[in-house]
Amino acid sequence: MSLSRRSFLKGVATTSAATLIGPSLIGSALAETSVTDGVWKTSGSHWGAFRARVWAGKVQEIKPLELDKHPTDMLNGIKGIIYSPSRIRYPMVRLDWLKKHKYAADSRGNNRFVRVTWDEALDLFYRELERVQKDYGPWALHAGQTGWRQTGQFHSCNNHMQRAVGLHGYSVKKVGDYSTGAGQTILPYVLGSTEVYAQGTSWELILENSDNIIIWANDPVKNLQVGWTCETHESFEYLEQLKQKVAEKKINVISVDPVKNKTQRFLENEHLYVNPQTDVSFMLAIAHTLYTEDLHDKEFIETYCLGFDAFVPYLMGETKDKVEKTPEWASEICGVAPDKIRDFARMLVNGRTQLLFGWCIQRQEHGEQPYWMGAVIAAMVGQIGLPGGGVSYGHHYSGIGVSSTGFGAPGAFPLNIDTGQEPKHTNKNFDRYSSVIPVARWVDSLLEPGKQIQSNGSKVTLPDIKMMVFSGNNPWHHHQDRNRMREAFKKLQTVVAIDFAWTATCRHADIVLPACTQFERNDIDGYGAYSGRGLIAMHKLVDPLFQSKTDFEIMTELTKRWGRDKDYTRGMGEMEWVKSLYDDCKAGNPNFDMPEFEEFWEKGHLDFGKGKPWTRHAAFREDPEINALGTPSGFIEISSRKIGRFGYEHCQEHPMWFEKSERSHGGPGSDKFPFWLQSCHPDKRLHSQMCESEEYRATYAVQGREPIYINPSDAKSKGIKDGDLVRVFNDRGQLLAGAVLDEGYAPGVVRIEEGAWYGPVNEKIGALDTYGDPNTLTQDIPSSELAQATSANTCLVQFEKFKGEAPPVTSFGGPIEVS
Ligand SMILES: Nc1nc2c(c(=O)[nH]1)N[C@H]1C(S)=C(S)[C@@H](COP(=O)(O)OP(=O)(O)OC[C@H]3O[C@@H](n4cnc5c(=O)[nH]c(N)nc54)[C@H](O)[C@@H]3O)O[C@H]1N2
Ligand SMILES: Nc1nc2c(c(=O)[nH]1)N[C@H]1C(S)=C(S)[C@@H](COP(=O)(O)OP(=O)(O)OC[C@H]3O[C@@H](n4cnc5c(=O)[nH]c(N)nc54)[C@H](O)[C@@H]3O)O[C@H]1N2
Ligand SMILES: [Mo]
Repeated sequence: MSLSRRSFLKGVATTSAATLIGPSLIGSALAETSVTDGVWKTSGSHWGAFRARVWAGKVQEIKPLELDKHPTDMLNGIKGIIYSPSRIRYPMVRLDWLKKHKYAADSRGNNRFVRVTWDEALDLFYRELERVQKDYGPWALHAGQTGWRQTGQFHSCNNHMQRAVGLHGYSVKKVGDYSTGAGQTILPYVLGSTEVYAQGTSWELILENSDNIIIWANDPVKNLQVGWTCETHESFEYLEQLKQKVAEKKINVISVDPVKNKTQRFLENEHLYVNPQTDVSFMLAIAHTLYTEDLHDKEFIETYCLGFDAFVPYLMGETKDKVEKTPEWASEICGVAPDKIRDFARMLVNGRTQLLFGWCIQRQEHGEQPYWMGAVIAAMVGQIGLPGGGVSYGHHYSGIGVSSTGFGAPGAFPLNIDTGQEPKHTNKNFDRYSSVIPVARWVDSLLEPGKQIQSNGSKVTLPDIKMMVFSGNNPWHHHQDRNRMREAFKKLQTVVAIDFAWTATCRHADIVLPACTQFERNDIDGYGAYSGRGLIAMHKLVDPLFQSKTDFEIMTELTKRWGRDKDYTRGMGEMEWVKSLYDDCKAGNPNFDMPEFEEFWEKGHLDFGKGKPWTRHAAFREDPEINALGTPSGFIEISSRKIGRFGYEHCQEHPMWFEKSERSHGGPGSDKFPFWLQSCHPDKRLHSQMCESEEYRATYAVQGREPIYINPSDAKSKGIKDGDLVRVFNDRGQLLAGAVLDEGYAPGVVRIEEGAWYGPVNEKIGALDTYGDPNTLTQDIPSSELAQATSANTCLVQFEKFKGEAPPVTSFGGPIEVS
């Protein structure tokens, strides 16, 4: 630990912490008190519900709340978020933007900022909102990106920003999200709902009834560490039981994944390796085996499905590419031996089989196809709607699969559209542009305004965006292809970022406003996002640090500038809002025993116990006429006439195998860049959140850089040893990362987890990223004309041992302050 900490500190740029934050504050805050003085306060977070010991105005210690039986290690990173040297201390404005006033977009990213007062900063923000509405119109402002704002229903920061901006004028919004863009678009056509965010069959029933569980592109043990509300890790009880059943050989569990992931290491179950991005070929061959060996459930298909007859000719090579989808055909692509494919198909119909898909597999080019094909296989197996059978797309997320109590969690701070208030500027004329665009296509919009694209059956005209406002999201982590983004950002006149951490988004903004963290405000949130298990009082631990304010206060001050602050606040303060959200929740849950607000607040949390086990799609199975699905026909659509009519090339009337623009293991582009880069979700962060937590980062960083996980034989062929610095590159960009050799990664596969903070050596296009943000390398291409979703995992790279003197990491510690 001390060694890695030392080499970690070596990598940190000298301009960071010390120059920005006086050593007194950081030093004393992090100094552990040996005493147990202070008070314990209850709160919660995406990482878990906890108690914090607060003494002398500082958070000294954090421990999980007793009701969390499986707390995550990430709780140890929380203190480092509050007392990070990357905290934004006061409002700042980009020097060149302020000085030259012709936006000086070319130098955006040079990280030179001037300190201003709150009044100056908010006046500039308001001036820019006015200018854009008057000179252009609602189409020139995009304030619609969302993201993983901290927990707490009242302080839901994106709602605050959007309500405030919405009281000023209309603006461009987004549809879909980065998480499940392709999945949530295709599945309503196939199964009648997004499925990805729907409650799933209860774990109890899966454990009781399943003979086979296929964990497909899925890592629940890693990804259930964080949740959308205050997490209490209820699912882990069931994962432990599953581990037991695997050991006793009572359930056959197979992980289909190019990587031996954390879940598989935990469960010690069987691994089935597939070549990255090739699952659809494997699935088609499974369908081919089931069909040709007459193992498919004809009665189920007859009763509950539509369009099998249009799909079979493709499967048998009679239409489209005229290739029969045999195991021999698939094997060449997916790397699974033909006999193994046949055995796998036969196993699926041997007993009760539950398919559990993760989301990573749809964050790739043609990401709609594996989800559609997953439903087709489940339909052919014929167990959809049976306990422990069928298909799920969400058991790795926020406790899906933990039975629901029926308790309805409290609502959030409302948007102005929810309250029907008219903005100051009532201009709703978006000219010829679309007012809503697919979430991941905003950089396209900057680069090609006016371009028409297809999107889920409609045409979208990309708006000519001049100004963007970001709150509670970090696009300079979440979006793909940094250097393309750098080019695109030259187009923007004004960028406003509201955050508590000095992220790369702040670095590329013009006006930066310091919000406080959730630990510096009072709030309320549910726990058990899908189980409706209970409520947590999120007690403020310490006062806002430096000059930071709650998002609510910031937006109150902003709306004052056009006299709408009373509309914005409804005349209520923080605790009045928190109480009113509680009271509304109490009124909406008459069957639950909820005390008066004051008693709840004092108690810290309410627990409603366990819910009742439930099976997804059981009602449909029982009566497909009365409980019809939300698809156009009401049935499971193996082929979709509606999609067929869209006439798209990359998403046609039934699921198909499409070659990728970049694919490893002999696919396109692999001669030049042979390695597949998967940018999975981090084991020790929530995206980019907590990367700024210094001590915690030191527990996993390698020479102060983000790890790249490599198969030992691949590393050896390049003379790379564990702990070496590696330069990773392709035609889009380059970064430095620290090698971690791991047999769990197949040859040809490397991983850099998303959320690593971008820190280029300078503001030039193509500059080396000093810390290891994988989106320096990813492609910014849509999944298809249907979903237009992010395809981050269609990405090839090359790497080499880094030689010479490594540049210091520039990602952390905030801007260069200029007076
Ligand atoms: N290559 C690659 N890229 C990906 C992914 C991938 O798998 N691979 N995954 C994608 C997915 S699924 C997602 S969901 C996105 C996540 O993308 P984001 O949601 O943008 O990621 P976060 O790092 O959580 O960013 C949240 C930001 O909000 C700030 N914040 C949090 N709470 C508050 C608050 O109360 N007030 C204010 N003002 N700010 C706050 C945090 O400090 C942080 O900077 O990333 C996407 N990007
Ligand atoms: N610790 C932690 N947990 C999180 C998050 C976080 O940031 N940190 N983020 C949350 C959010 S916003 C989201 S969207 C979810 C993301 O949830 P997911 O998108 O499901 O998660 P990932 O970890 O990216 O990938 C899951 C698995 O897919 C495998 N995989 C990738 N590509 C392929 C492929 O082509 N074929 C096959 N068969 N397998 C493949 C990977 O090797 C990995 O084991 O996680 C949530 N949970
Ligand atoms: Mo996500």
